Amino acid sequence: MDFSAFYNILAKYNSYIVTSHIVPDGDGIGSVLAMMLALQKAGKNAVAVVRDTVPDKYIFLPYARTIKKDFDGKYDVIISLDCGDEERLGFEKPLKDLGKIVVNIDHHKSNTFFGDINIIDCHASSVGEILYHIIKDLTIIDMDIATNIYTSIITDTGSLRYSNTTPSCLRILAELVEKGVKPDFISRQVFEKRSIESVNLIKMALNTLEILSDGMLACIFITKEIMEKSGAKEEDTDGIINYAREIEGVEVAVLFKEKEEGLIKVGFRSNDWIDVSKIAEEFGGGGHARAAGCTLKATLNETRENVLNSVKKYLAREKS
Ligand SMILES: [Mn+2]
Repeated sequence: MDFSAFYNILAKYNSYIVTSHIVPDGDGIGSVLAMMLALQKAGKNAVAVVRDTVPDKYIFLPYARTIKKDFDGKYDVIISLDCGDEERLGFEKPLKDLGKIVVNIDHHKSNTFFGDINIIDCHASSVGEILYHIIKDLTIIDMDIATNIYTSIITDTGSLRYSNTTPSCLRILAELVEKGVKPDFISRQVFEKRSIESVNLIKMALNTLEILSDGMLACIFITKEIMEKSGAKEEDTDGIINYAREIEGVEVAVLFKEKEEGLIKVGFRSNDWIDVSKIAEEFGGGGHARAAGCTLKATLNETRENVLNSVKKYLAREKS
């Protein structure tokens, strides 16, 4: 990829806001921190801003505690990472009002190209992978940057288990481990720490499991009531959809999450032959072929009905 437009920006401007989507994940947080640290090493004034709470499991990341929820004043450049559309960044004002130039670096196929400069690589496993290439020509990748990029890549590839695990991302990880990153330490922080509340959430969520379409479709429902009774945090719902996806014979897994009455978040995963980003797009969402999502303003029952009918149609059509 050609990053010259981005390097030209760096030569010209001094102050940067680095941001990512709300409901942050490992790629969002890891890439925001890697970019902020690289800019600071290059002598820039760079601030990380994420308009949401940083999940506990990412607090170990170098400089995670410096991430701000908001900022004052106007900065030269706003860099958006891992975010398909401007709205998902969660700012009240349009990005144009927050900075002079908007740089949009992402790997979602559904990206709306909302930046003045858009670096979109749908083949990259994660934004961390794209940033590795950008940063290595900008400064020396130290342990702090390496740890953040490593975390971006292993979280977005589900610990190197998903189809976006490519030779190029494995090579990058090898280089990062050579720099001193400890894979076992990061895996423990990110994948192997659970609160009792999060285990209770899994227990209750699994009770709602339904199998449809001759075993090809599995869905799980997390109602507001389940969230309240379990005492779990929003971030604890992460990964629960995989219990549905991993069932033998299942092609599409759907997770319905009731954010509030009349507002349902729907997550989709597929294993092999259904492009779930197309289904999510039908409902105004987007994502990747194997992982996508959308948010609907309707009751849980209405959403269930509409979404599952659509998934069933895809399954019936693509199978024949
Ligand atoms: Mn990502």
